Amino acid sequence: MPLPYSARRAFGRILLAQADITRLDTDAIVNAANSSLLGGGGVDGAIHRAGGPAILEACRRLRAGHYGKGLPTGQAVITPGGRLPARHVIHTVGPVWNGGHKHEPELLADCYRHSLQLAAEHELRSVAFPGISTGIYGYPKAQAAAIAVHTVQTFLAAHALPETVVLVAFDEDTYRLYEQELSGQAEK
Ligand code: AR6
Repeated sequence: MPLPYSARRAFGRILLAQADITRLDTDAIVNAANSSLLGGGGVDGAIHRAGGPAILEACRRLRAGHYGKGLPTGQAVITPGGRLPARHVIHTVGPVWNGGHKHEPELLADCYRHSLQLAAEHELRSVAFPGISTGIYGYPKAQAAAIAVHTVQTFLAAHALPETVVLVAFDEDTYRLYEQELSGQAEK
């Protein structure tokens, strides 16, 4: 089987990878879901397709229980990974980009922080994130990369778990944006 990464580079406990997140065998991958938790397009559709029905069944149980009204933006929940190489999926709902004055930066940071908190509570050693909100939800990719890197770095500085966080770029341009942020060379 070919390596699941087309590019990768380590920055301490953060690993930058250009990859299809559904192929990574981290303890958890994060899904850029919507508040229904019942699937959608983008990375959400890819995760449900690759992971099979066990993920949707677990999401339905969450909707029947604590999350009857759906998962609020910025929050996170965890389900099994079904047939994915990853053992778990952490589902989080990113903000829809609305110009930047509707608390989008705080809500995006919440997604990363709450996902990392769940991972730590479940004693997960490795978690992979896609660029939450940067597809269908329209968040500008450079601003989103800065928030992702800063929020993950801050969390890791204060917590032993997860040991490793993979920031997954789907395309080369996004890989370069993350690389600049992680090298501290990004233009502000
Ligand atoms: N692996 C890694 N990254 C991916 C993959 C993949 N297989 N597929 C897409 N991306 P999006 P959002 C990247 O649109 O903006 C869904 O319908 C993609 O290039 O998946 O948070 C949900 O149900 C982009 O950078 O999520 C919601 O309704 C990033 O993943 C809505 O879309 C996120 O793009 C959420 O929109």
